Amino acid sequence: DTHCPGKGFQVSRLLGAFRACITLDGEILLQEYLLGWKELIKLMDSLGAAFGLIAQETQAKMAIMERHQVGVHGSHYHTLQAMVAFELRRGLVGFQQLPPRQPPSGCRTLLRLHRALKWLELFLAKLGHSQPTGDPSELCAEAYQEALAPYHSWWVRQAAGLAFLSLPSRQELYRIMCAEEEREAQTVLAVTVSTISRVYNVTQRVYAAHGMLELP
Ligand code: 1Q0
Repeated sequence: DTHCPGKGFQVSRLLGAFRACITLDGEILLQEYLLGWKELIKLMDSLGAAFGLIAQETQAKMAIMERHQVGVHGSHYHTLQAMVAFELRRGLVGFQQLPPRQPPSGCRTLLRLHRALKWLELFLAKLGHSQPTGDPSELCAEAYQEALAPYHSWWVRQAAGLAFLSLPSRQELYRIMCAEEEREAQTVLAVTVSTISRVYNVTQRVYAAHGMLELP
């Protein structure tokens, strides 16, 4: 398919990674989780220069996670649950601000991606349920207000607002998702939303169970 070249974003790879990241026991495999995010970075890259900063910020968070994974304690970073147990046991979570020399914990870093995943879930859900005339920029901003803005500084909120204005049209977004027409796009969006929300909900339960939803 000439519209969907292999090296760019592919929704099938996104779905594959986020599906594979939940084990039968309800554990979250970090490798697959981050693979899903790698695909999202490709998506951001296809959205134009204004999303470059957001992609960079995401890269930075991924790099921290990857450093934990290849570090001496890497064996504790196979699953979310193992990471949480390890960092709790060692007092590494950082319930208060950690001393600056210490690398950011896996728990607080993944929490940033986790919150952003909620924003994406909301945005795609809104896009799927809106009229074909609904403006993606507006839906995107709404989702941001609900899910992510409360955690961001004033400056980041302004920058995000500007980035949203440059969001491509609905047709262009559909093309990126390789959907030819409105109905097909609705289906892809619905499947994506349900896949993302399953991952989000499992992760959310783990963070909530340990009182870790507000890590600084
Ligand atoms: C679009 C999401 C809004 C992100 C807003 C950032 C805009 C400005 C960029 C400036 C980046 C500077 C740092 C930003 C935020 C951090 O303060 C924050 C918290 O970290 P910390 O260490 O300071 O406590 N970081 C985050 O919240 C991470 C944010 C990651 C955003 C990931 C966005 C996911 C995007 C997915 C793909 C978009 C697809 C849309 C279209 C799909 C249609 C088919």
